[in-house]
Amino acid sequence: MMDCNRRDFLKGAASMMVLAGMSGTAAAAAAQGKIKSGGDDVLLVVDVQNCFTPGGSLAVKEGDQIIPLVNRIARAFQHVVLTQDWHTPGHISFASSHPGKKPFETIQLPYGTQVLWPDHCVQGTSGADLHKDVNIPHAQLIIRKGYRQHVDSYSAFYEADGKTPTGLTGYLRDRGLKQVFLVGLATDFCVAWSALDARKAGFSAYVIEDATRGIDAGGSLGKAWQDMVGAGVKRIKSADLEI
Ligand code: VGL
Ligand code: ZN
Repeated sequence: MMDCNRRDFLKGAASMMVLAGMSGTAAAAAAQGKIKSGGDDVLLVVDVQNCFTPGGSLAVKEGDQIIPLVNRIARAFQHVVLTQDWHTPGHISFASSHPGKKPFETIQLPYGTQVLWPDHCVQGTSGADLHKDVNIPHAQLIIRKGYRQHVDSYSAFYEADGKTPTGLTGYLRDRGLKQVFLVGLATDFCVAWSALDARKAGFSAYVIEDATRGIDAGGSLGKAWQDMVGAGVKRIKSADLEI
């Protein structure tokens, strides 16, 4: 092994894995250190809805640009769960529900500080529909959240009071799914809160950064990454995956 550099070693490792019965692509991916999704992994596709994409009422910059990548990543996952932000008309998170308040201001609610948003993702409206280019026919579950008039829910696991479950933890546990990979909108709100709650519920969590886009209101994007990394969320790129 004196003159065997790392690349040659990895090539050697790959051929050993082929000999050991792994497929050529799986072995090559493993040799490059890429993550190959398995039977206990789930992809959580967060809020890729019309309201959050350009032209929508709470449009995330470049929110539509992630969609082809999200579709491609989803094809590599056996298990996919989608989420939809799904508010009542006059929802408590809407600035329009608080006379004198403007979008992006905050108020105090019994469960903590609430950012006020433009009206968005009202149940049954086209703004709440998944973006038409989302093409993941094998997705197994759609979790709707934020449907209680007086409580917001960024997270796919717990509402903003931090204790009312959406049911996703139980669903994932019942199905033996252990690692949660996250993509979607917005990085610093629904993706981050979902990733943090995934960790709290005992799952591994991976955020695929280039398949997300953020709102970045008042430094929220940097803070979200700090919180996620601090909680053990893994920050990866789609190139780290075998897709
Ligand atoms: C979201 C703000 C308000 C999100 C939802 O999907 O990140 N952000 N509601
Ligand atoms: Zn919302």
